[in-house]
Amino acid sequence: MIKSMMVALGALVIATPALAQQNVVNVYNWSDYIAEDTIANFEAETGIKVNYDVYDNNEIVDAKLLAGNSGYDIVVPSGNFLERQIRAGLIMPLDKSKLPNLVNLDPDIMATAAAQDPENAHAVPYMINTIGLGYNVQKVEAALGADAPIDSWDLLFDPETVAKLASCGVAVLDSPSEVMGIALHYLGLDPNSEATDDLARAEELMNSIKPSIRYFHSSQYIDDLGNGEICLALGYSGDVFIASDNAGEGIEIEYLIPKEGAATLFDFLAIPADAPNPDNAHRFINYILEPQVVAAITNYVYYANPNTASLEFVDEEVKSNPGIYPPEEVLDKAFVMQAHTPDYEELLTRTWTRIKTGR
Ligand code: N2P
Repeated sequence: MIKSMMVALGALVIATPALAQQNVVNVYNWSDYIAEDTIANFEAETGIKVNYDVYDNNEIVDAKLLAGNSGYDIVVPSGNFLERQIRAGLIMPLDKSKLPNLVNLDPDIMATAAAQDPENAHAVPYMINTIGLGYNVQKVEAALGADAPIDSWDLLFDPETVAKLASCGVAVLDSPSEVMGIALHYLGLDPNSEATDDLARAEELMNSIKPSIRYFHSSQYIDDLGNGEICLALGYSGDVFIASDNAGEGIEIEYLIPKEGAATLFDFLAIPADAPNPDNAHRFINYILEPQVVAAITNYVYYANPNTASLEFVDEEVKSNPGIYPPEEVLDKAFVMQAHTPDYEELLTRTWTRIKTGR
């Protein structure tokens, strides 16, 4: 009897660490997209250990979800990618009974988000961003003249203008869907067009500015704008504000939403269909939906969030910054990227490789 109890106890001792190991949530989020203490606070409150990985472009997450068994419990795709991932059965429907904090979200924003996530059934909008231009005020003025109109996509897409900035450094996101959508918009074409003629024109436009582009990368520009290595970046709103915050002595970085209109994006918290820990994933999402938790993230990474109840905790200078919470007239001119068909996505990837490598 005593012996069998000892054996049972022994089994328990061995079983405990294995059980503890299961109390995890595997989160895959964009780099620079959470506050410094969000994860530690969640772990302290719930006892759930967070394994946290980062990426800086939608295509990477998309490929992992398509391949299956990513091991992730939370991913944060932008709406245009999410839309296709839902259709492909790659995202688990939410169990809203486990998300009481959903009441904190702005109903208008939820209605907009439903265009990409029908009935808000599969995902929760996390942050809202625009894609615009980050620039070094002194260097751009020195290159273009103090009274140059710094308000347009011409800064990047007009070959003669961008050529004047080439020597102080120009960076572009390594994101085919987003950059080509913006290029189409600049040409006066539908940013969501899948016509091959339109894509050919956008490719031509990219090739015309390519000699002035120092590199394509989706996060390196944050440091490089701040330390003066580059003077112009096609980048995400909050990332440019982070660069501005971290900028070295005497370096002034501004964010521009060009007058022709910028792309607006929602990034969503979503649970992969094959997530190993869906309960913990729901707890993580519900935690992020706490007004003070998400306000702290907005205050740290400078992206607007859709949580109405969080607004009272968002810093005044963040809330009133039109680059972070864009006013109505800017939103009116903004455009939203839609999901591409898998065939077009493939064509886009090939086109993008050609633009980047010249082959
Ligand atoms: C965070 C970039 C997130 C915005 N660094 C991308 N949609």
